[in-house]
Amino acid sequence: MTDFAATEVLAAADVRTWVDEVAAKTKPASVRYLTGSDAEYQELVDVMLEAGTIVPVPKRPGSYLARSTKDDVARMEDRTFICSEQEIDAGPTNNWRDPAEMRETLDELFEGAMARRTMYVIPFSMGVVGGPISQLGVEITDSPYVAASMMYMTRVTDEVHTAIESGDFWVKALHSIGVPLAEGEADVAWPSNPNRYITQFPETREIISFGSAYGGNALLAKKCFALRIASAMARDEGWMAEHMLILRMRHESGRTLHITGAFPSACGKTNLAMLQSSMPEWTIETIGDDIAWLRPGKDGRLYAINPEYGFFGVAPGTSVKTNSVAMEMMERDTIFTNVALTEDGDVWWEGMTKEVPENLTNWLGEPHDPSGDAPAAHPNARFTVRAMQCPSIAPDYDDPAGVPIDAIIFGGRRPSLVPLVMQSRSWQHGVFVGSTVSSQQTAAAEGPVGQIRRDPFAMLPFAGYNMGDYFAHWLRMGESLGDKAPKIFNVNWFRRDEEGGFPWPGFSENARVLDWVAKRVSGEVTGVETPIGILPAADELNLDGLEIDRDVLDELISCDVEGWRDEMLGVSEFYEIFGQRLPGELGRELTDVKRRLKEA
Ligand code: GTP
Ligand code: SPV
Ligand code: MN
Repeated sequence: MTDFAATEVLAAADVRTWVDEVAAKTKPASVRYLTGSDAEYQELVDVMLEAGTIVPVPKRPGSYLARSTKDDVARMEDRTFICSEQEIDAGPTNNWRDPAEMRETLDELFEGAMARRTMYVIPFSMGVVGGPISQLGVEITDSPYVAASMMYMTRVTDEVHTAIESGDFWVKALHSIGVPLAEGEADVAWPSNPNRYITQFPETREIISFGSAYGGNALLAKKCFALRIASAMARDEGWMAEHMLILRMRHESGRTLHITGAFPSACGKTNLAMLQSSMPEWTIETIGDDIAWLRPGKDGRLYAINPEYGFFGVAPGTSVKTNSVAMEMMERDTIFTNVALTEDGDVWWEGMTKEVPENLTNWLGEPHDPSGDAPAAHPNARFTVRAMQCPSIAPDYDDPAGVPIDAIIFGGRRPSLVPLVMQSRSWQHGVFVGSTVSSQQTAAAEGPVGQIRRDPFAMLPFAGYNMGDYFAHWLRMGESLGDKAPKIFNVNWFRRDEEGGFPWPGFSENARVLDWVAKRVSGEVTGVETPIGILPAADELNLDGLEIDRDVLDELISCDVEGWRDEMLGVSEFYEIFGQRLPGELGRELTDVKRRLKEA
């Protein structure tokens, strides 16, 4: 029988009813309501240590390593479904399932799914409880790894129940790993079910996820709620839910700017958000590294909050050289997933140090073979850590009002063609640029790594409704913001040279690009008009102290007219999939770019 004795929480009546329904169906051994206390976190840790789900990382106090199964390491886009009433409302870029049929399938799968497990009930707030841009949710899960991660990534507090009781809207997020235990059956370290479904019901604002315990598939507050469900809410209510970092640039003169950046998964948001500027006059403060919720404020400007409470960041490539802020942040109280372990009890991943330490244990828990091709850490190995541990976190990062945005930057991994930085000619042209973002696929999702695909607004896997309507929503937002709208830019840190190296050093040197963005926002520099947008004149980029060939730089900030003509053919083809739902404005922007390229 279900045991409610473990809890003293007075859950909101609506939540209790839902929990009872789910418990009756999934038949857990017990139900545990979480309130967000340290003692609860410790309890989850103890459960996971006992089960072998995590092992301690002795060199880092309060830190643990979780090793997943081989097949549960990333988001699964082909198992992710938008279950809108009408297929057209999911649009051409999402997998659609009829909501009634999907519920039937899930109903069967959830029958007895939590047998002999603990069902955790996690009330959470995205943004501070009661903030004007914040939202509430409750996740039910039978995974202690998910529960513990949610305690780092969101604000878990029983204040959520009080707010729900007083009538505040909340999102139901149901998750199971889908591995019920038979009597006497031993558990495994990372239970998961290969029959996976990550489903969103945008009309009823619900999430149901089955089978996977990996981040984006299972921490339902993150991509499922804060992007897929929230984007549908935002469309209906006149705000925006975006796959964006948020940062503040502080100049030694006292001037500050706020910038958001939308880059596809594993394309540099965390790194830019924690940038350690190579230009001494600029300091960067981190506000968010993955998700931004934006709303017009009373003054007509666009304000952004980071709805999250922690970071679920990519480990490989993170080092003292590339991101010392993140390295310091992870010195304690961090959950590592699928990284390697050193002989002396520390974590390691590719790119952390030049030398590969000897006698590593790889992410699968086996001795690492340094002569082989297989990496020691999984390419999508991640760290989970509270935002407040970040040395560069803005002191007011959880100001419920958010920060006024001056500029929006799009970007992706493009080994050629796309320049280092470019400004759009207008908001509408900026929406065109955002809609045409494309990038090499990364290990953040299952699928071929390295292949270039269109990832509009870095939201391809995350828009909870028809992407054509999403473009239209962006255009509408720009109209209502008018001349107070942020300026829109596009960047590319990932150009490659003939040897396969990065001609642009990236990381802290990206401050030079942000500096140009700041100067365009203030009007200090004019840039150069080209058919694709405004590019920096070479002397407008501050390159003091940077060793870069003038020829190399010129190539990074030039418009390759031939190449862009081909690129626009690709855009025409891409736009066709949207049919009637493609806003006319974007068709006109495309025609204009093509005309300018023709005349160039
Ligand atoms: P998600 O959490 O998946 O949404 O990713 P993200 O956009 O936050 O990506 P992140 O900042 O974690 O970067 C992913 C990878 O890109 C890491 O391996 C980084 O080291 C690498 N990277 C980030 N910035 C740069 C850069 O400026 N230049 C180069 N060459 N690599 C970079
Ligand atoms: C991404 O894939 O964009 C991530 C990691 O930020 S996940 O939370 O798994 O979506
Ligand atoms: Mn992301």
